[in-house]
Amino acid sequence: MGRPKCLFCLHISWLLFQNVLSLPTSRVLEYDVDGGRNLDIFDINEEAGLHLVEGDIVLDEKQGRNSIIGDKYRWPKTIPYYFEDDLEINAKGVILKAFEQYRLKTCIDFKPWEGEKNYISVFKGNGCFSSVGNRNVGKQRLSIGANCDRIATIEHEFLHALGFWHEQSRSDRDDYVSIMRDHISEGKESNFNMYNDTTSSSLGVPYDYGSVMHYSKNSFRNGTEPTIVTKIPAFADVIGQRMEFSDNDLLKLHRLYSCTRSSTFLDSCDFEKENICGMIQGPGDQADWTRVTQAAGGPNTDYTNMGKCEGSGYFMHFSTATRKPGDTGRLESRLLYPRTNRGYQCLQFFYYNSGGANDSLVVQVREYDESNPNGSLRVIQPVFVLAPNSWQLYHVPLNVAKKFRVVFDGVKGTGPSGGGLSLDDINLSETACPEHVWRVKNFSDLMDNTPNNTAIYSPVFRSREGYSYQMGLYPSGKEGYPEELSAYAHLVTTSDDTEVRKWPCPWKQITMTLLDQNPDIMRRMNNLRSVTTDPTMRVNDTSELFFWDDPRKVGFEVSEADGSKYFRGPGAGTPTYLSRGRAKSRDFIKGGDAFILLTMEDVSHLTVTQPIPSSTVPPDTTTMVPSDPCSMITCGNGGVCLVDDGTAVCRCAVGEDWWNYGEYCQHRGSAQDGMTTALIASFSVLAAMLVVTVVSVVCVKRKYKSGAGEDQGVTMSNINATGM
Ligand SMILES: [Ca+2]
Ligand SMILES: [Ca+2]
Ligand SMILES: [Zn+2]
Repeated sequence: MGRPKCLFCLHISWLLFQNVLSLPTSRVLEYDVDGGRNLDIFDINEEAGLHLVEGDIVLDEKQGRNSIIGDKYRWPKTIPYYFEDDLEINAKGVILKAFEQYRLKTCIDFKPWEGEKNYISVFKGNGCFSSVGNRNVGKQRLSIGANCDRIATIEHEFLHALGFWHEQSRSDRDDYVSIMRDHISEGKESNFNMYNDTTSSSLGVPYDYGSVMHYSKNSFRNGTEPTIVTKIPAFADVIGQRMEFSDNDLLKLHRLYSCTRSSTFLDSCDFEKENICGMIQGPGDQADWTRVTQAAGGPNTDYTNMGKCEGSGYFMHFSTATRKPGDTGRLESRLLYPRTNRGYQCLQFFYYNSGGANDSLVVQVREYDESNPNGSLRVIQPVFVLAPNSWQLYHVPLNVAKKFRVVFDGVKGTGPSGGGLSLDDINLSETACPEHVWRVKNFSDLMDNTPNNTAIYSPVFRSREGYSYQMGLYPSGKEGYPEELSAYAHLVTTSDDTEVRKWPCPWKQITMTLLDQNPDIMRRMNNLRSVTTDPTMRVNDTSELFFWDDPRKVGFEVSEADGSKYFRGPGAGTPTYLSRGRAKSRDFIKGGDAFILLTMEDVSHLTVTQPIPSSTVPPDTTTMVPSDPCSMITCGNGGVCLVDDGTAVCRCAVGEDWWNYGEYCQHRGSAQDGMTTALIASFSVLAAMLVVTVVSVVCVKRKYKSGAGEDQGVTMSNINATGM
């Protein structure tokens, strides 16, 4: 087959990004954000010619190799940060996402620097690196350079800053891994040092092959043989994961920082325990929910265990088979307290409807305050059946600011029912709900049967600002990457896109998250990659066209099987989104299906320079009882004080949600501090939850039925349950 001559003109190196624009066999142009390579921290730093301790650790002059990580190296639980101007916009957005994971899963929080003595200054250095612990040097720099803009890389560097060394430098590592000295590149041997137990404490946590702080088997190798061989062979491909914190990473962090609560986690329930997480049968109804392992009419298994464990795997069920129309079964959560003053939460759950066509589930909240000591009900959203007779994932955004319960009303509708309503794997956190969910049905089959270099595409989603976009996924990798999943984000223009929008699309961050379907949101190790639409980026260095321009201009027309047509712009992403081996691990696939969460968020506020505090004295936020609430408040970061409901709040001059991820710019009063202390006692101990041994884990062997029966071919469904 003769190749078109023009293929050559497309193989031009990128002036700006030093990467290569590739023209795949399909008509879609794709841009690999990391040059088509799966770059771990150590690869990036090695290419940058850095010679740091263990690849990415900066030691200061005073710091000997044997320094002890003691109290003086600890940060306060809320760490001030400053984003230096040279940081990439996408990197800033991903750093904020990493902070959100710290807030969800640990007691560590981050806030913009307001003049505190010690703070972390994040910059775009020549690689990804950090010091270990709080060096008490005032401005402590941490580098998130090119290609370091991955959430796990950022979590890793911040774990160094918090006081952690690499997992394989633990004093007991020789019990668990063999270091193959002959395979280490010359001069790189010192990267495999081991610290004795007075330098690096393992905090009583067993050696963790799954740590985000562990090298991969090929780190610093001189050829093709691994440098690290795990004593248990099954872990050979586990080490070096760069998805998320492992359970033991979190446990160690909790022990080092005496964590008792996280900032944004509220509740999680998989109904495996008889106490159903403190949920109650609510008052004022006609029927009850029951805790069962299967229900007449379906489902035959819960969602948590998907039938993997005989005699376990519980869910809550409200049978509508024998009820009268209008009969309600009310299931309420325990009392919950907002932990921040964000005023928003995300409720996530799995729902199965085997009842009648008019049976419904209504999500409500019961809010308590002085005038409503018994709570007052407020309907949030009726949940519509997407597909009866299968477990479906729903996200419902809540907006609660007081003490509350979540209330699930199962309502019997008119018409016959042979089953009922079921709930499982509920999670509630003070985080933003994903905007869109792409359920990839039969994903394990797709991975087995899709040829290499063949993409499947998500439905077209519409962002809040009115941009249409979609994700392209290669279940068997792009050409040259047969062991990987490859993933790209595309802008799209459909015939419905008639409103005038700004082109090229300015500063939207598209995030593609493969959901780890662990029932507990705190234990999920999702795989997340983000790209940001830079309106100045060209299709290539000789082109007048902008990469993120209207797809009608820079894209190709696509015809779907159903006859619909639209324009798909070029994709930005990576051929090494996640290795296929890892995609088959954990709970990325359950019952054969995978879920990909998609969001497109405006990050244009991150193009603005972070204000430098005017004074280096931290503002006193503890003693303020003014008549004019604003009279005694100085809003840092260029903020303006406003009186809102009798309370002083600082608003950021550069936009209402400047630091949308934390709440520091929007309020600087004492109210929050008071609230958080009062609430500590009411919450379960974080550390205890993490060491809970889930009985069912023992029998959870990853066994996925392959191929047999069920739907054929590629089925994609759009589950956008946010509905707002
Ligand atoms: Ca369950
Ligand atoms: Ca009841
Ligand atoms: Zn490191």
